[in-house]
Amino acid sequence: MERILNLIGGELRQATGGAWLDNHDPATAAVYALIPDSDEHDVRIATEAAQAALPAWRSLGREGRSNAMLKLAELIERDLERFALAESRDNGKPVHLARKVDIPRAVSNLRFFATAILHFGTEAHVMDDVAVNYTERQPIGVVGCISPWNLPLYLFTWKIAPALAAGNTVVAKPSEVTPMTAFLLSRLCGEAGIPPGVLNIVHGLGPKVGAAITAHPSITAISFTGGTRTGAEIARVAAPLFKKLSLELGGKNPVLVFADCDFDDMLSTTVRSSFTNQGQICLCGSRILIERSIYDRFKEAFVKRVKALRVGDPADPGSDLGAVVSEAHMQKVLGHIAQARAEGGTVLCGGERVRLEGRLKDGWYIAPTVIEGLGPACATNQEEIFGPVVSLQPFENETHALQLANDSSYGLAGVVWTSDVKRAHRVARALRTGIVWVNCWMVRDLRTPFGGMKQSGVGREGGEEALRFFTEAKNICIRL
Ligand code: TXE
Repeated sequence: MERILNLIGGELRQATGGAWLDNHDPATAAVYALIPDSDEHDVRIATEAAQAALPAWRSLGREGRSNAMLKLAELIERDLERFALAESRDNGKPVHLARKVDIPRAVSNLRFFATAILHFGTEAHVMDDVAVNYTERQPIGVVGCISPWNLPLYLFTWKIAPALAAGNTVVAKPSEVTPMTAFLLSRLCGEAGIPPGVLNIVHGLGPKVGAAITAHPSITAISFTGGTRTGAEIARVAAPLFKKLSLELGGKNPVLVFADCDFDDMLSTTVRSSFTNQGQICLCGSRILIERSIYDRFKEAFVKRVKALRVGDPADPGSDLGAVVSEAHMQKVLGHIAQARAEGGTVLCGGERVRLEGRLKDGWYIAPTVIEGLGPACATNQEEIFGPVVSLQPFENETHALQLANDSSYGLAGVVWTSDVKRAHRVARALRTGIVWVNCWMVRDLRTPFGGMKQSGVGREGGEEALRFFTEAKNICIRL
């Protein structure tokens, strides 16, 4: 059985305590690899390695760092097929999705920040004849990056790339549920010319490894993506230590469908925004709000399309949905569906576990599920489900649509479907979300700020926001 190893100080090693955790294949439920069950001690030695590597990484300069990161991107691209197969097996997502989205995006993340740092400028403030101020943005030091299981390599690189480009060294923890592609990446670091200790990857459980990274006094910034509850725990521990924090948390994203939209375009995109990656993307639209006059038309057409989606072997190019990530997560999602029924919701399609045949018979599959008949206050419309489940609610007019859309403790993303330009602007401005897509979904420009309001997080990632997060601004004032 394959053993995943930590990357510490340039060496691949098992956890110091010698313990291992099981790594499952969601398609079959079988254990297929072992993960180091690391602890505080492993985090400590990783942090020491990261501290020791700081001077050399900084002295490489922007261009040297950029070259090493570009090389790493090139090596991942060379091995794209291998990475895509590994991501699909580890996570349960269709391999065509990993091939088209996850791995190419990981490559783009590295390339984007490797080149962004070459163009990253800073400000100067001149005080007439008195003095000139200039702001220097220095690397912070050793930073911690903690990433989740839904887009494993995609979100892992989204954090480590700006951190490394800015001149920091990193102690990173991928999700214990999907550690494989971070391990494959760790095996390429030497060949890419990333010096030992610059990127350290410690595998293991959140409450052990993640908590030790959060609490370590020499790790001065934490970039985290994951559940809102975990984010709150990280903030609780990190705040008294005065660490910089970037938290990308959950979402309960509204999709507002106005009667004047391009119906066909809206329909195809809304099927995607509901069920891509089995609905396990923080940006998926899970509350679909439809103008009353087209509610029945939408419902009929949408349910027909959803029923036609194929849940199947992630390795099969014909599968629209693969498996959800873990048995615990499948049970959580099924629990939410049971709750929706108990609240009086009507399940229009799906609503149950799918049992496939042969080697896939124990895999964790859920039929794409559409629910209607529940008001905005119901748990189904308030709690993040993070699976292939959406709810439909009718609205009467624009004011009502916004009221429903903003009635959430989350505020990550919103999608608006309308052909009225004025309305598009009005509604986009009034939505309490960090990201708004009008007549599209998941169109991503890596230069734009990315993040949420309310319980969806603190801070913004992407572009210069990320480079600012991973640097410390210092004002230098010189008397003229
Ligand atoms: O995430 P966790 P879970 C949502 C989604 C999901 C719920 C819980 O609703 O059902 O969160 O998922 C590490 N200190 N999202 O429990 O635990 C953990 O090891 C430091 C939304 O799987 O938040 C992993 O590396 N770190 C989401 C990372 O945190 C800790 C993506 C995320 O795992 C820790 C995933 C601790 N005390 C889930 N405990 C999104 N926004 O995209 C855990 N971790």
